[in-house]
Amino acid sequence: MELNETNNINSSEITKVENEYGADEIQVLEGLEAVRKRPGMYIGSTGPKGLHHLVYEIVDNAIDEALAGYCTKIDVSILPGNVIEVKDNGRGIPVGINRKTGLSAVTVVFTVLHAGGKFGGGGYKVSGGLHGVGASVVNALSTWLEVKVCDGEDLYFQRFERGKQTDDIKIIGKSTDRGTTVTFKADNEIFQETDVYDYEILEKRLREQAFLNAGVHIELSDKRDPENIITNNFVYEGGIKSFVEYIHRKKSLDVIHPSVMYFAATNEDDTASVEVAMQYNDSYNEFILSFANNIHTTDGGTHEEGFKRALTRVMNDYARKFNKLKDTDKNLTGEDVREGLTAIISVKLKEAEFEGQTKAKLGNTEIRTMVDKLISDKLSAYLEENPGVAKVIFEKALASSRAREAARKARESVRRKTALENTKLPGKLADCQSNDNQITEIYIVEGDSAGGSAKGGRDRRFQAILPLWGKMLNVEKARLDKVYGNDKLTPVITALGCGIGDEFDIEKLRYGKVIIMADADVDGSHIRTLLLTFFFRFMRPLIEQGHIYIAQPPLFRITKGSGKKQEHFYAYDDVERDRILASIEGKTEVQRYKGLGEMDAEQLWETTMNPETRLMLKVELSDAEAADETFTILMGDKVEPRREFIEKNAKYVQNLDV
Ligand code: TSJ
Repeated sequence: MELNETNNINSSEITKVENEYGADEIQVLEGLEAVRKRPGMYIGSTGPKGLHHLVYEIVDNAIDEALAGYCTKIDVSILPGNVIEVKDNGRGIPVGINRKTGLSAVTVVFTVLHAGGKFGGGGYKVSGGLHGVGASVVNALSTWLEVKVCDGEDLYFQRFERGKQTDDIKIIGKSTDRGTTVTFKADNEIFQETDVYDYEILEKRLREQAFLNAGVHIELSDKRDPENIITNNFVYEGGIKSFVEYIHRKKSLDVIHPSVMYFAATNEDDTASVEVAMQYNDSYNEFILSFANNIHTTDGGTHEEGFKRALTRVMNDYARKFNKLKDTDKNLTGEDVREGLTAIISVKLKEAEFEGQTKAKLGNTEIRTMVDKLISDKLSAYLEENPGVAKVIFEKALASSRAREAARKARESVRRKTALENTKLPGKLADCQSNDNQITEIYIVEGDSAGGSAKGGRDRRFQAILPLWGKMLNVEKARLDKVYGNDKLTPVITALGCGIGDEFDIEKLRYGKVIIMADADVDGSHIRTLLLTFFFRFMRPLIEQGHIYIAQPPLFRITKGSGKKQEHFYAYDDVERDRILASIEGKTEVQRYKGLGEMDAEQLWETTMNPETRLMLKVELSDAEAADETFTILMGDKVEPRREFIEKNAKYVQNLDV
């Protein structure tokens, strides 16, 4: 097929091609050179995230073809050598030569920045063409990339190396199978950290895409080891409704009403569509995932705001109308009506605006109104038609409301007590001298292991130590009121000073760095998981704003020489240990630290606490999210998923009593 003249492939560049072809070709290549110079600008990072992003960029184009109604199956394979192959059975990228550019659309897609998807006739509908960019970025960042297009007759082929075509597109054979196949190898000059794909990361994302695009069949295969090929197929006719069911099954949560509620609407001119799937479970946590044009909006935005606002209003209106709340009762809060709620909000719109630092927040204001109206109309009707469901949901929201009241009382009684005793801070806390949270740090340490050494080794001018004692709380089963009463977590809350839940105030944070220091064993991993889950659920901004760290004590001490001429080296993993051992001549001795308690104050300072020499991990939201998931599985009351989890993670979790 030939592209029509009215297309708008990056029109400014294209017009120039007509006049001075050579110069513009250089300009095109400079475009891709810019991508290679500052890859972070285009794919976020050159770490593992950026690497996986390449796959999404290509897959997105095939999903567009599916949304346009021309493709039913997408195959994604990881080939030996970490080569990626993405194949669809769509119409095939147009191969015809554009009259203005003299280039095939295929070549343009892979060599002109932001060129893809914008060509082709027909008015814009949200049902297709959401992304259509990024193939050239992937090309620029690949050592080589090959594309095969079949239009049902001829098989076309073109190859590129680091963004530059090695030859013009040409016919290399015949085939009756329509479609596009893109194969590429990420450039390890760019992806220096790693060029190895993580199957589970791709699996998670592709499954998610299959949920978000109901009926699209995506197959993922790991063919790196020909002896052991792994394949997963994702196809969900139920779309985001199936997504909610999947989340409940995976987290082994019990739902409190039988079916997922599903509401959808499209605007008049068909330029925006919104859909919501929701169901309540018997836990106390809300889990809302929102997407705009299939992109996970981790910072929410107008679609989430519209949903939350309408949900709270509909629930209160209903409660008043059917006397579920007494006249003297206060309204249910947003948190009350979202307790135990799992919801997916997915919107697709013509010109999505993404805001914020990470561009993960939807900004289009018309979407707020659209989702609000959808929930107002459809949810209230649903509740009136399903009084049995309405009943259990309201009972849950009311229970939450009462617990919130109890928590407020508990909090006040704690305050009164502390006011009386005039000892605001926990007794176990060894505080630091400074109160400037730009420099202060608090180490949270499991009681018996290293509290003593940490107190002895710290720089008391700016480092505080809080040893933790007491029983592990099952946060999974606890509401706010229980957390206040818990003897393990209360000291953490008081020491940090910034409150929890809706009272949280970052301004009051007493230490700029909150460092979890625990052994590298099962108990240590338990305490880390507990604290991360706790911060995730009740002090999330602390994680979001990068205040939470995990101390990295060394695993080995290597002693060189003997007698008075001893020298010590510390290694944080096996690889480092072997490297150090290889670099030392003569007598060496290796000590493996089983716990922090084996280090004296001096060693602990030197290896783990001294800001000049220590290694620390900054906790990211995704780490805490993972901890939260682990915690749900480990502490929940279902045995089967727990066993599965432990078997799967056997190398990390040993000797765990279940
Ligand atoms: F972007 C890409 F090149 F990397 C890529 C594109 C990768 C993969 C795996 C698939 C695709 C792709 C593109 N699959 N299907 C299409 N379809 C089109 O480009 C296409 C075909 C016909 C028409 C038309 O209007 O006739 C329009 C388009 C956008």
